[in-house]
Amino acid sequence: MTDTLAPGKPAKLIIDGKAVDAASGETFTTWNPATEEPICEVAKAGPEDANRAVQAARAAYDSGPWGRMRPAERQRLLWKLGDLILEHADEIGRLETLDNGKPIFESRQIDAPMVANCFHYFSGWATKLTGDTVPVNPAFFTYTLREPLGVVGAIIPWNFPMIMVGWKAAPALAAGNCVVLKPAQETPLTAVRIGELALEAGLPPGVLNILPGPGSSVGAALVKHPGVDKITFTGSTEVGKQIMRDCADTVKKVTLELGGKSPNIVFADADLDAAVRGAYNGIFYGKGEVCAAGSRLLVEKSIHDEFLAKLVERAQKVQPADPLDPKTRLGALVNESQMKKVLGYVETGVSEGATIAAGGKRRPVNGKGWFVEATVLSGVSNSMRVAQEEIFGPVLAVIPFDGVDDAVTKANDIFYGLASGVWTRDVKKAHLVARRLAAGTVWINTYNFYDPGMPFGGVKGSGFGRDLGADSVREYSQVKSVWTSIE
Ligand code: TAP
Repeated sequence: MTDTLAPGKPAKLIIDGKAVDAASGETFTTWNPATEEPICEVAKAGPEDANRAVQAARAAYDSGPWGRMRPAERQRLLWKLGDLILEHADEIGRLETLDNGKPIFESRQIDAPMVANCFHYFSGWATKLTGDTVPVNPAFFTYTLREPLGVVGAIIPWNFPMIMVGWKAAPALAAGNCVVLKPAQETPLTAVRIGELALEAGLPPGVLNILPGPGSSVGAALVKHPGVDKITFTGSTEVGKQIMRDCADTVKKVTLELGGKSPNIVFADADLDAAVRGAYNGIFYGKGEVCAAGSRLLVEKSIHDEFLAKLVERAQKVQPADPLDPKTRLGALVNESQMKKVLGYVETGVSEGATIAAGGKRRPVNGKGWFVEATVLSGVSNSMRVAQEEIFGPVLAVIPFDGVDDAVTKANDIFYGLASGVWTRDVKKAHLVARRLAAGTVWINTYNFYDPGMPFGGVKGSGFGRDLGADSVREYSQVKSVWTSIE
């Protein structure tokens, strides 16, 4: 534990290189969803703090060291931050599990290394953002400069609190921007800790500011602030639409990642055991609180019953358990209202005619916590609410289909378009279906794989713009054209 996150002391905001209280002096409590107990108090940022942080970020960018730093030096500092995150992976993983309820196996073994990997990967981009020389006319020397945007506001959700810091801040910083990041109130702790580690790594004051606090006050203030050049947001569709509207007044760039209801399609010619594992991990990894969760399982009719039986057997073997136990694979949902929302959808599914083939109930651990069983709903048709709406919990809707065209039609018959899965041994079919799916990502014979080098984002109602990969660095930079008369 650090000074900021020491027991008994409220976690602070990170503004201008310092851990500080909120201007209002207010704090809020962050809770452990597995025990229903408070973890600690956290400084509650408001509009005044947003203003302080944006001014600090502007100063670091406009006249301070970050805007003038050699890219190789930026690269070195971001790499160092990646190293520090790895060194503190046990501590950060534990904080994430306490705050979010996800199994320590996920936060320590997968999420923490992924965040470090993001800073390592994107550090390399700092020295590789180049413009072009453009042969327009012999009378001119014409070239482009690829430049940062300035100050980026990042607003992130509670389902992957530390990973989202890496996904948003690493490419933005590598491209030369300064960042003001607002974590979700539900899960502020790992973002604050990474903000501290950034200072330890040597990032200058104001380059990465962290503002835990309510979206409706500090988040909205960030979105409307004229000193912010871009908002990058991951979260719900409703808030995403509001942010887009609020960005219009100051003509800000915006990137939105708004969740999904992703189809995971199993053809009869698939390796069925691998597909069962993929279907299982596709929905139950991260308790199903995953924007890309394969929450609509489309299964070809000829294998439907056999496949469902195997999947149900697997789902019934995995029970919610203490998230701090390294053997646990199903943790607690983030809070009581999310649990109620998820259980409400199970009821809705039944009232629409679906059958609970596995799970379906709350299952406290040691008498406490917002745990829900791994739930499989069968007999679902694609028009039901449980097939169309994002549940954001461990609930899988199983939908039969008949042939390639029916699979693609059902897969695309939805507001969202974030991710999708295809399971088949037929290479030609796999790639033809991948082309026809309206989704930002297609996984073939696998599911839920991510890498900092591979772009991730949605189409249709899932939003626009890309996190990760070279595309994300481009989205945090812009092109300037320079014309020089040489005659
Ligand atoms: P949202 O309300 O969208 O919250 C996402 C982030 O936006 C949080 O940091 C939130 O702050 C902030 N925010 C809220 N209102 C804002 C505003 N007017 N201006 C600026 N920022 C604002 O999501 P949620 O309440 O956490 O979850 C609701 C549902 O969204 C879930 O049930 C799920 O379906 C979906 N969801 C999707 C995703 C992904 S990855 N697509 C992630 C989480 C949730 P505070 O929450 O701190 O107030």
